[in-house]
Amino acid sequence: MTLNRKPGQRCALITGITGQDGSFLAEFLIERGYQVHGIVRRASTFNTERLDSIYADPHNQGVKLSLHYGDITDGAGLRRILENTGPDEVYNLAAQSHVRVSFDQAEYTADAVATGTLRLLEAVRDYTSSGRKLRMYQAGSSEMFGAAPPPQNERTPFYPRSPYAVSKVAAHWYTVNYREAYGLHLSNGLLFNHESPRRGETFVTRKITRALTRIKLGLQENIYLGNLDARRDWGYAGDYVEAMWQMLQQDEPDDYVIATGESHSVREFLDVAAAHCGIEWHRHVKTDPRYFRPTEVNALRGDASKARKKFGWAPKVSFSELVQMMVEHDLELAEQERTLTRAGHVVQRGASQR
Ligand code: NDP
Ligand code: GDR
Repeated sequence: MTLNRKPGQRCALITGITGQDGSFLAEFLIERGYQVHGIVRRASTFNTERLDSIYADPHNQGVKLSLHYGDITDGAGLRRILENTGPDEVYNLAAQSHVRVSFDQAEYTADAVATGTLRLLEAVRDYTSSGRKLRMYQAGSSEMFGAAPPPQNERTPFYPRSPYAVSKVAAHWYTVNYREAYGLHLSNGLLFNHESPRRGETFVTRKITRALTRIKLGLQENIYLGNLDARRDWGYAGDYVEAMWQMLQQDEPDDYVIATGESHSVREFLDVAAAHCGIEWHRHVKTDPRYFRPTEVNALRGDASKARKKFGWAPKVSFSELVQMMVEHDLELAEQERTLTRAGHVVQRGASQR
């Protein structure tokens, strides 16, 4: 469905809108008066839960968010959506974004992450060839730095350690190449890990906060994890989507690292989360080899001074505040679950690859 645009209203198209970042970005842009279009994969169950608070019935007046079925592996569909929506800004967030899963689904990961970006760039190239203007953000990752020692900045050479990371490196260079070849306003974000209460439950931070809060309330006994020594630079997703937008507001397109500059191990994350829960984690954490990766990224710590200097970006939420926010949210979920369980209801949590 095409929405009516008010005179002067800006329009954004987001791939991966149903993910953690997509939902924060959509909210951020709507607050700034944008009309937002998002690409959603067809699924047999609802996959728009993270958008519930901003999604309104398209039959209502003044709707600011419109969703379109599409897939980053379907180039013809991407072109059609681009033509039909006519965005000023495109944010390419769609990805098979789980690093461990990329070892099991390497070809699909490359198709979605690397070739998917190329499909979108080709569509953008044709869209702009008639003189229409458009700016695009490409969601790059600290995983691209991989084994390169910290601190990592825009000049650090890439050393990817997974099919996911290799695919993101390819997407990065496709984006640089299309910028240089066709003079397009295309920017790469090199974003370090960012989390929130909306983080997918198979990523380690959310897996930990979900499990520890359930353990606290007696709903679960143990949590199975892999490498506790890996170090990550964890920030808050809400802060990071602002940086995506800021990149597209610059006169010149460029590539930017976005990070807090602090790094913590998975073990430290457990320490802080368990302290907020008031439990002792060592008794509950077990090791499961399937959560180890064939090649691991041991230490990430980003240097975001270029983004700070260029457009004043800095993280607002600290590590400890982030963990607390996630624990408080998941404690609420665990309390709801306990209430239902005590009332005799069975609470479904999905098939567990957690
Ligand atoms: P999520 O995994 O939460 O969201 C990924 C999104 O991509 C979902 O909307 C998903 O749809 C969609 N998607 C997956 N496959 C396809 C496909 N074939 N076609 C169309 N859409 C697809 O990731 P995040 O929100 O955390 O991350 C957003 C982007 O930023 C990703 O590209 C990720 O790789 C990258 N990134 C993330 C970081 C982080 O720490 N969060 C750090 C650096 C980079 P569905 O809901 O249907 O699964
Ligand atoms: P990452 O995030 O791989 O950095 O990618 P994830 O939370 O999956 O892993 C972080 C670290 O924790 C270790 N780990 C475990 N990880 C998971 N998922 N499950 C476990 O049980 C577990 N035990 C230990 C991992 O080995 C790893 O070292 C995320 C994704 O959002 C990417 O899309 C994004 O590009 C990068 O962050 C930046």
